[in-house]
Amino acid sequence: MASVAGGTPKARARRAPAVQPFADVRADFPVLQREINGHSLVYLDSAASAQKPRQVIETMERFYSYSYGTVHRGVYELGREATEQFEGARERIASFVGWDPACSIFTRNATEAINLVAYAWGRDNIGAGDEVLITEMEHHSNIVPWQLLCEETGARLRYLSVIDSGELSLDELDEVLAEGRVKLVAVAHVSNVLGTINPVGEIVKRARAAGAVTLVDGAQAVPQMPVDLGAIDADFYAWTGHKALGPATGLLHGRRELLQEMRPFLGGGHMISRVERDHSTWNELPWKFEAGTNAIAEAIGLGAAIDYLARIGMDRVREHERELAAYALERLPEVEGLTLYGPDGADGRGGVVPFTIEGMHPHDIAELCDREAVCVRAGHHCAQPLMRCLGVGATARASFHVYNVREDVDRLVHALGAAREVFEL
Ligand code: C6P
Repeated sequence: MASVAGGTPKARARRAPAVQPFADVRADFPVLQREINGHSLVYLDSAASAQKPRQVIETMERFYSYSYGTVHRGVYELGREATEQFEGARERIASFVGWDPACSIFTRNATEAINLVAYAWGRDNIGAGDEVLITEMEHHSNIVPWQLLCEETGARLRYLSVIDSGELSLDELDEVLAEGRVKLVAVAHVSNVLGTINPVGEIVKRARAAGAVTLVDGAQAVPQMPVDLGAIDADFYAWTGHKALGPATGLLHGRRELLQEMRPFLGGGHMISRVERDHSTWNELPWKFEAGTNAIAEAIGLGAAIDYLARIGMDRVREHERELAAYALERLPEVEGLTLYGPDGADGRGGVVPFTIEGMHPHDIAELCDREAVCVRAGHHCAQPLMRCLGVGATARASFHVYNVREDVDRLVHALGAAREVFEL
């Protein structure tokens, strides 16, 4: 069983934080003041959804309290203010990832962004005999929409394998592309389970050379590392705001020519230019893909979250996540019977560390950690095909954000030791 409290002076020194680059930001997150079961909160589930700084909460409260109005409709002052704040948020979010605001569409979440492409692009561009290429490390959001599309069109869904190192093989990608049937390559930028950072720029380049369109699922990337969409150059890039310290709203960034050619995803108000009795014409980008009333406060809240992250600097955020993942990879093996998954070392992975402990179900691990107010996620993480590749039904997973410190990892290791004692392991 892991030695969790006390220990040698050397071990204590190792546990003490070497640097605390973000100790100052912790005060911005009201939830961290909470105690649960008599313990201060340790939140290690940011890959599922991140906590919100008061700057985001206050921006949304201010908007709802004093500026609320619907966008693009009201000619009155409140409507103008709401529209300015909403479109201002879009501009700052687009510039944060280096893309054109007119080609940056607000969606409900990453899932809806990917479905938008599967329906509005996929139905007209994928047919029988074509192939859609995804990978074994995809989240269900980047699997199921393509299964539905392939079932409907008679296309074939293929998977690139995850090799032992937890990475994708570019040689295998080349081999599949060389067969000449792949019309779309859809791949996660960062795996939500393994943390693997995929070489998406290179994947896009090779896919394009083979005549395939590309979609990158950036749900786990934009929240924790610098992302330059111009450099990646994918045709579509989807992500979700609630993992990036913002509220639940998503983004789809798309190549202008493709978005212009595509049919709309949902029909209704706001997405039209003119409606006749039996046909309609479409609004300009990006509104062609934003039917109905937007999640206005959420978009404005995400703008505040992006401002917050930009003030810290995404290079620093990435370095912080890398450092915490490295510390977790160093300390977790102290827990007897623990198996880690994902790439060796922290350089090629985001702030995500999945693990299992022999003799304990991951749900028991998470529940016993909760007794010490340590929040980790357990389950298949919406990646069941990947779980099968790993030969497990589920894992526990710790994930980090700017508010985490090395002591949080120490608390996790302590909670896991206590959990093993409960199981008398
Ligand atoms: N992953 C996790 O705990 P939505 O729900 O649409 O905001 O995000 C979906 C999604 C898509 N792609 C990846 C790579 C993701 O990680 C997620 C969400 C959460 O890992 C919930 S299952």
